[in-house]
This record gives sequence, C-alpha cells and structure tokens, in this order.
Amino acid sequence: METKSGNYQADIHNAAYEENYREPSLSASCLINTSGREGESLSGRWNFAADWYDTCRRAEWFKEIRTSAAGVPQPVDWDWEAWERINVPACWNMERPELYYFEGAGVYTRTFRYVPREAGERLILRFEGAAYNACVFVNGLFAGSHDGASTPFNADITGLVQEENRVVVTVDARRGPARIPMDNSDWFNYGGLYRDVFLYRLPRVYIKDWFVRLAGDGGVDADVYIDGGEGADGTVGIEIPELSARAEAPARDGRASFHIGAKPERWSPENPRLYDVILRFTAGKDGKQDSARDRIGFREIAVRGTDIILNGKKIFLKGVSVHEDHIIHGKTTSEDIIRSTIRDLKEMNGCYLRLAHYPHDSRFARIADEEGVLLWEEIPVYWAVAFDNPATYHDAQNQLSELVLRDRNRASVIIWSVGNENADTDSRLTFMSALARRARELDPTRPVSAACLINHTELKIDDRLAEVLDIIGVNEYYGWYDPDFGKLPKILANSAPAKPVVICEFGGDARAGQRGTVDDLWTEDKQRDLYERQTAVIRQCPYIAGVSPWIFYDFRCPRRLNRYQEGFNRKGLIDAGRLQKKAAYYVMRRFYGETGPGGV
Ligand code: GCB
Repeated sequence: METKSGNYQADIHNAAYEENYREPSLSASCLINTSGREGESLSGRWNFAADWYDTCRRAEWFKEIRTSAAGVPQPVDWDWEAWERINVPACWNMERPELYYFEGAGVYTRTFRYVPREAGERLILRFEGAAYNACVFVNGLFAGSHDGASTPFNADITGLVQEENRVVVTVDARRGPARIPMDNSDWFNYGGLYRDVFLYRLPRVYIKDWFVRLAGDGGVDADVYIDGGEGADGTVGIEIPELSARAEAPARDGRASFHIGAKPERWSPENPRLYDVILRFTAGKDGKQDSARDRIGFREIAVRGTDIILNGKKIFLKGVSVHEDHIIHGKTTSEDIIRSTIRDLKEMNGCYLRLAHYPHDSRFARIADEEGVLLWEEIPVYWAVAFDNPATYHDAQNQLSELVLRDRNRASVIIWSVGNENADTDSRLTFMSALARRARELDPTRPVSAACLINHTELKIDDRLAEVLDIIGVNEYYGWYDPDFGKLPKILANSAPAKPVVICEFGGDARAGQRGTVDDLWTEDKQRDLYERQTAVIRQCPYIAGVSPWIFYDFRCPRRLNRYQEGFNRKGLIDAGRLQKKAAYYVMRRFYGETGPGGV
C-alpha cells in the first residue's frame, strides 16, 4: 500500500538492501594468477570508519550523493577525508583498542591516480584477503562482492576508472551460522583489509592462469589459460631456461597445453630446487603480447597403501599445526614472520606444517617452496557448518577453488584438506565428498584429506568420509580432553585403515613457565608428559604417516577464559610471543631428530 508520509531517508525502511550486494560476484571463476607480475601497491593509510549499522551499504554512501535532485546540499552522514586513517594491511582489532572485539562492517576508502600506459589496457584491483565479506565500489559504482576471509579475489575495474579515482570497500566481519567458518570456532575472528591490496595492468587479452607440474614420465606438463573475451586465441610460449626447454602451442578456446620432455631435478625438503618458468602469449587478432613468470618446483606426491610417497620414497611427515595468528599483528603476516616460523620448525627437526584452519597468506607457500617445507593447506569447513544450506556449500566450494587455483603451482603444498572435525552426518558426507571431487577436478596431482573423528564408543578410526579421502586425518586428544590415555593404543590397534593416517592434532594446554607435577593441568610438565606418551605410541604404529600436533604457538581465542588461558588457547609448543619454547617442544625435537629430514 502506498503511503503519503515517509521518512526523510528512504534507506531506513530498506530492509532488503543486502540483496543488492548478495551475489558474491568476485569469485574463483574470475581469479587471475598474479604471481610474478608487478603490481602497484595500494597498501598504506586508508580512511576508515567502523560502520556499526552497515549504513554505507544501506544508504549507498559510496554513491557520494551530496545534493538533492534540485541541487540543494544534503546533510550526509559520511565524511571520507575527515575519517581517521588506518593501516592496510592490518586487522582492525590490532589497530585500535576500541576495535579489539569489533565484528561489524568497516568502511575503507582512499583515492588513486590512474594514467593508462597502453591503449586497451585492463586494470585489475587485487585483494589478497579481506575478512569476511568485501564489497568493492569504484567511483560510486559497485564492482562486486566477495565472501570468505582467507582467499584472494580481484575485480576488473577497467570500465570504472578515470584519472582520479575513489575506491570504497566495505568489509563485513560478522560471524554467522551459514558462513565458512560458522559462528563458533576455536580462534579469533579478526576483521578488515588485513592482506595486501594491489593494482595490476594487463593487456586486453591476457594470461589468466597456469598449472605447471611434473609429468608422469619425469618431464613437465603445463596448461596455460588465456582470457579476455573475443580474441583469446593466439600463440602461447613456455620456456624453462635452466632446462633449455622451449615450446609453443596455439591457444584454443582460451587454453594451450604442453608436454616438455626435458627432465627437471626433483624438488624435495633436502633439495628445494626451483626453476624459472616463463610464459608468453601473442594474441591472434592484433599481435598484442603478454608475459608472466613463476618459480616452480617439480616433485611427485602419491599415496601407496598406507604410505605417503614423495618422489618414489616413503616419507614421514614431521610436522606441527600452526595458526596465522600473531600477538601483535593478528592474522596479518609478513615475510619475516613466515621465515621465523620455518626457522622454529627446522630447529625442531621438522619438515612439514599444517596451515590451520584456513588458507594462510600466499607468501607462505612461496617461502616454503624456497625453504623445502611440506604443507597441508585447508579451508575452514570447521565443526558444525550448515551442511544442508546450498549457499554455504557454494561459499565453501568457492574458497576451496580459490585456494587450489592460488597454490597448485607450489611444490611445497602436498595435501588439500576439505575440513576439520565435522560430525558424520549424511549431509556432511554429501557436502564434503563434493568438495573432495572439486579439489581433484582442479588438481588431480595431490592427495585430499580432512581431519576426521574417532568413534569413541567402539574405539576405532571410523568415519564415512574416510572412503572418499586419500589420506585420513585424525584429531585425538587422549591425555587431555579424554584423560584415559590408555584408549589411544587400543584405537590404533582396533583400526586397520587401507590408507595412510596423519595424526593432524594431539596436544594439551600449558601456560609457558607454569610448573608442577605431571598430574597438574596447565603445566609444562603435564604437557611434556602427554607428548612423551603420545610420541611413544605413534612411533609404534605402522600406518601413521605423519603428525602435526596442536599447535606451534599459543593463539588468541575468545572462548578460552580461565586464569591460565586469559583469552588464548595455550596448547602451543611455544608461547604466543614466540619467545618461550615449552618443554614439549624439546620432546618433538628429539622425536623428529631420530631420523633424517623427511625420512622414516
Ligand atoms: C580441535 C580443533 C582445534 C582446537 C583444538 C583445541 O580439535 O581442531 O581447532 O583449537 O581442538 O585446542 O581444543
């Protein structure tokens, strides 16, 4: 029914405003591989406001309408340039004490100048990560929306830019039962533009992606993807100078495939050999060129019976799980932090990390490639996800696709994990089986895993999802949540898996420096004892192909509120400040030191 009276501001009644931004259009299908390309950084100081009631999207502030249709100035509620300036990349929680627990919508804005270098150039705005939903607006126009806190996305803003530009990004960090992860998890919900932002200039028709890997015969297989609409046909060249290998092939329907006979040295933890790979494209229509380059390692990862095989040899994954959590920077990381994590791992005689529970910064896998570290990468399909909700599946599938597309050229990544500790229901089985299929579709070269649950009544590894996985991940907390440690050897003896098992979590809390007897909870002594018992049992079990105890560093977690935890999960082998190694760290160092790196 039409009414004559109304509020001055129409948005007040616009309850359905979110529909305008609902479609997460900036998804995996438009992701461009930017590795090796030179970007212009938009990181730095952005104007920012905590927009508690989501008014920027509700009232369309981004349109910058300051006057009425009749040209009369309006009392607008936003004031970009007067807003405080905040760092990008950064978790807002770590930037201001009053934003520590902020989980609403934050509005970021800045300007940039753009002068095209070439006619027909494309301009891509790239976000390495924004938690959780980001809506991007350029010069008053909606450029798209992205869901998922830990994967990259890009927006082609070619048609939206002029010489002076304003970009507005709303970042909504609200938790919700339909999200991935859902509203209950065991880590801190950091928000904001917490990873780098770049601009990339590309030719109109461009190299969108590539997948370069070891071939079955020891040579190299490569697929190169070209995009840019009409004219995506042309000639693709690939070159690996150190192998004196060079090949050309026509791109048909946006794709060119290669097999190169030259045999690269195998990448491994002991020999993390990387090769420069150069890709070139010449458009059939106008002869315009594009090129991209990458540093790629070649290795084989496979599963045979209950063994994990790297380059034909059985390996034991000597690892630890790690969160992307830093006492000062939260989820924002840096090359220094990544390198120090790897130093701590190597000092512990480890060679493998479980990057829990979501995709970590893209630099992690690049540095792991250089350093010879093996990685398990994961999406946050964690605990009680809305397995019946098709939109939730769509989101999970998209996050998985973005992760695989981002990192499938990284030799260090050996396992894709599709989830963690989800109850064995029919809808979960359907949901996660489809994710496993999707991972294999995008990358048939790596095993797929997930952290499964143990049947605590029958005392055995028993999860229907194991059927569809290549490696069975198991989380167990005997000696901690279940104090009856004696169950663990029984469970291992009762199970006869036909596949490798990785114990992807075990552990217990200890506050660094807290001492007592092995019976005192929260002490380093109890934690050390638990690690000694765990490693003694694990060592005896032939089908366990690796371990990644929980966890490398203590991490922030708002559920953990007793006097020892004080807002942190204290299961770390090292404290949250990354300075104090606990007694259990040395148990793992001894355990892993008993055999050569990567060896059994
Ligand atoms: C688990 C979860 C992990 C938790 C851990 C704990 O099983 O996978 O995310 O942090 O236990 O400390 O309880």
